Amino acid sequence: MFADATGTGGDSANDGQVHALNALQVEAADLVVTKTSAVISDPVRGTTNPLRIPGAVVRWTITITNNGAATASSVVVDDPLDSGTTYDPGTIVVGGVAEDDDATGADETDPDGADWNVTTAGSVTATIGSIAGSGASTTVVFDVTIN
Ligand SMILES: [Ca+2]
Ligand SMILES: [Ca+2]
Ligand SMILES: [Ca+2]
Repeated sequence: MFADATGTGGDSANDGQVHALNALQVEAADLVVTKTSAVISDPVRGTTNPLRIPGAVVRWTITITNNGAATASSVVVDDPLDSGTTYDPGTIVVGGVAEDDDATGADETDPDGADWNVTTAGSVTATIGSIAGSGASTTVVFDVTIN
């Protein structure tokens, strides 16, 4: 059972859903969500000391840590893209496993799934099957290009 708060994305309290909403945010008693970014490449320098310029690829990493005692299941992370960026198709990786951009098929519940622009328009949404307690964590990673 969860003790998460009511999210701003329309979810209910205690349903195991948290919304990252583009920022470091703690919305649950047990789940801690952090979000970091790194520039992977830019059109001028390539992968050598790339700069955050138009055309640069930025990799976002959202880390969800379960500090509670119990395993958290069906954790939903919904992350709206920053304005001025474009999602790079086929780049979602959840818990180290590549996910496709649609929301259909057995790959969505095996046990993790994710989509771009399906569950929520303009968002990467990941559903994580379970995160063990006592500090275990998993990650949601995807790339965007700066417009
Ligand atoms: Ca998918
Ligand atoms: Ca799929
Ligand atoms: Ca999957």
